[in-house]
Parts: sequence; C-alpha cells; structure tokens
Amino acid sequence: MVSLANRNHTIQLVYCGPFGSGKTTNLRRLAAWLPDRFRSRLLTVDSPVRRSAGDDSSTHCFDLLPIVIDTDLGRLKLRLLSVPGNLMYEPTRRLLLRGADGVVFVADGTLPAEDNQQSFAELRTSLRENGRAPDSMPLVIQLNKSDVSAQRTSVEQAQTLSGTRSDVAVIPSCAERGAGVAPTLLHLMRMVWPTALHEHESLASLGIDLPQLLSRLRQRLHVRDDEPQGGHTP
Ligand SMILES: Nc1nc2c(ncn2[C@@H]2O[C@H](COP(=O)(O)OP(=O)(O)O)[C@@H](O)[C@H]2O)c(=O)[nH]1
Ligand SMILES: [Mg+2]
Repeated sequence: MVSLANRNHTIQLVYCGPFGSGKTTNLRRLAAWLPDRFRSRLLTVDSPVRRSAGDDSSTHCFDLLPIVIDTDLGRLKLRLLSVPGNLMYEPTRRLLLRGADGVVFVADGTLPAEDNQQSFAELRTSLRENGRAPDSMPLVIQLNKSDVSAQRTSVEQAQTLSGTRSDVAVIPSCAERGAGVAPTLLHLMRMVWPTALHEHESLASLGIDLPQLLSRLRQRLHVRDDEPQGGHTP
C-alpha cells in the first residue's frame, strides 16, 4: 500500500548568482504567472541580522517559491529557492544547496566577467563542501539583463563559466520583462528529471513523464508549447 506521504515528492531547484543579478526577479515573475497565488506564493525570508547598531532594516536572506503539480497519483512540488551570492550568507547557501536537485546560475550581464566567475567559483565551493560534485549537478546558466546596452559579460564568456562541461546551456534573459525566465526553468527541469528519477525512485509512482511534466509546467506558466525555448549550447 502506498501511504499518502509517499505521494508527495519534492524537487529542489536553487537560483544562485552574484548579488543583484536578478534571482528574486526570476521568482517574482514566475509567481506572478502562476494562477494559484495561494499555494504558489513567493515567500521572502529575511534574517534578523542588523548591518549596524541602530539599523532596524533586516537583511535579505532567501526566497522560496513552491510550484505544485498534481497528478492522478500524487503531487510533485518544485521548491524554487534563491540564495544570496555574497560571502556573508555562505552558511545559508550551503544549507540550501545541500538538498539541491538542480541549480540556475543567474549571471549578471552588466557585471565584468570576473565578478560572475568569482560568484560561480563560490557556488562550486559551496557544492563541494556539501559533498556534491559541481560537474555533475544539473545546471543552467542564465545571462540576465540583456536589455542593458552596456554588456560586460558576453554569452561566450558566460559559456566558459562551466569550464569543460558541454551539457550546460546559456540562456540570455531579461528577467525584469519576463524574457528567458520560463525557458530557464523548463530547461533546468529537462536536465534534472533523469537524475531525479534515478535518485528518488518513488518519483516514478507519480505516473508522469518528462514531456507531460513540461507540458503541465508550460500550462501553469502560460507558455505556448510551440514557443522557442531559447538557450545556446556549445
Ligand atoms: N535592467 C534590468 N534590471 C534587472 C533585470 N532583472 C533584474 N533587474 C534589477 O536588478 C536589481 C536586482 O534584482 P534582484 O532580483 O533583487 O537581484 P538578486 O539579488 O539576484 O535577488 C533590481 O533592481 C531588479 O529590478 C533585467 O533583466 N534587466
Ligand atoms: Mg534577492
């Protein structure tokens, strides 16, 4: 007998990247497209740490957006998290990355390539410290702020972030306007699904395959099936 608890499955997707690259904006966009605002509400968690004495503004800690997909046989929860890029939050980042099934690295096209590289290196360190092999983590690189004319990180430079990996797509985006946001998530799900199925055998009991899952996600996000998915693969 399958217990109800076994019918709930969670896939954790973590958005990382430099401070201000657009991680929260990605999740905000997705939250605004989802029809069920109640179950899929964007939760922003602030830490009570004060920057200085007398400052009572709390600092931003992380964002959480659940996307629930029900099938006839159970429920799949995509847990989207955005984690701060700066070093101060390394422990939070490490904790949230521990359970990651996939990662979106949101690079900031308006930053010099070295800044994106440094943030990416920190992501790799956090993964390694969790005992996760950075090179086998399902990963999509989003190159954000494509609307700004003064680009300081090119698509080619973004592509080199992942080193010799040939399975990592770079998706140019303007998260502010919503462009590239859904294709990034859909592409990451494509990368994550085979590994997730392998690692959580119970996922198979949901009776949903990847094309069905992507189609359900597109419906939820109002993306047409024939819409180009974007992305540059080497
Ligand atoms: N020009 C432009 N600005 C953006 C874009 N995406 C996000 N931003 C802005 O960049 C700033 C930081 O975004 P935010 O999502 O808070 O960054 P986070 O630190 O990665 O969560 C905000 O002022 C956003 O409005 C974009 O595609 N183009
Ligand atoms: Mg943020």
